[in-house]
Amino acid sequence: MYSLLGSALFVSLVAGHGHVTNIVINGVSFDGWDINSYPYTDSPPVVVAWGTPNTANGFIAPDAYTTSDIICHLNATNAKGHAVVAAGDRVFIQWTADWPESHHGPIVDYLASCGTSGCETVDKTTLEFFKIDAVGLIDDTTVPGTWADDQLIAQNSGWMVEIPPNIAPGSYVLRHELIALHSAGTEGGAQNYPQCFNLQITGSGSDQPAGILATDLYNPTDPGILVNIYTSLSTYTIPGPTLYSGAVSITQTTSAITASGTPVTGTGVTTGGTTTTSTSTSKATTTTLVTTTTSTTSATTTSTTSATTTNTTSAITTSTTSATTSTSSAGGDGASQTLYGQCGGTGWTGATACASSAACSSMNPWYYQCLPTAA
Ligand SMILES: [Cu+2]
Repeated sequence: MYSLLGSALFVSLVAGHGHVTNIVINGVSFDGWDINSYPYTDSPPVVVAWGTPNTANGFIAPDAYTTSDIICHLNATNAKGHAVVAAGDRVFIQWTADWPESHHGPIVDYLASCGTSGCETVDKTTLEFFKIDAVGLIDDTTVPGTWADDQLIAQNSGWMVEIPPNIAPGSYVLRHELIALHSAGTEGGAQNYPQCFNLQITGSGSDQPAGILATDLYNPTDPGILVNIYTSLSTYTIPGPTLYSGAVSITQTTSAITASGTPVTGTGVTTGGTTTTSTSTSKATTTTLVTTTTSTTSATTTSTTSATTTNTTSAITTSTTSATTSTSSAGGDGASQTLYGQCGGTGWTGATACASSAACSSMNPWYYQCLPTAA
């Protein structure tokens, strides 16, 4: 009886953290690393997510910032497969349901090139990460404020990130990270939740931004790491290196799942990034995984959905942004909402345009807010 209660309590405590269950690229869902089963088998399925024996569903603490655990979580091992994504497309990263509301903090995303040998075999300690997305404190009107993770919660505990359109094609590790600051007022109290995925990025871009080792990303006393969020903050400095200049700031949305994807295996590195390449690499997958049908289906769905989703989503973002720009350049006639002000939602009758450098973003159906368009 007591042990039953004890284990129930333990489960509810660890359930307070989270991890990524799957990622969705143009409607195609790729499984993440299932911490509840994969660590207990010698032959876990091939997935695009890096493996970890993180069975406690925990985090990496600041005292481990200089260890390899900060790279891709606790004792992480290379993902055995990867997903193909075009530069300029978006990846929806689905966390376990109900990211804890108390775990306020920033969300950051990085890429690191794996070079010509591919990400399945790269030595993680050599990866050099550059930041492609960073959202921190959105509004501090009511302490402890509205944070990136509140946007994540509003999107069904998921986060959308755009692969920068000008990134050179190749193999990359996507390092996605939530940093929970609910205990960060004391040194060592921040909680980092890095999650890594292997991507083969296609396209015709040429940017190869310089990156830094993950062990150099953060310091326990960084202003964005050692911070008391229960006091009013005039500014919040998102930790880590400067955002890559080609990064694209987007309005958060969810992504419907239309098919399940089969990870691609093998080096599959290409500088051309053509459909032909990814299709032929997919065939290698069938030797590892069960059915040919699945990989064919997912390849088809990927390209079909790709065009639709990308066009729709980017059209929305572009029109929002350009509406903003034209309104504000019209000369500030008082019809624009200020940064972080409300700009829409059910029942809203005020200004729906935002001041310059801001775009109206839907936080939920009842509240739209003017958010910065660039960091
Ligand atoms: Cu937690």
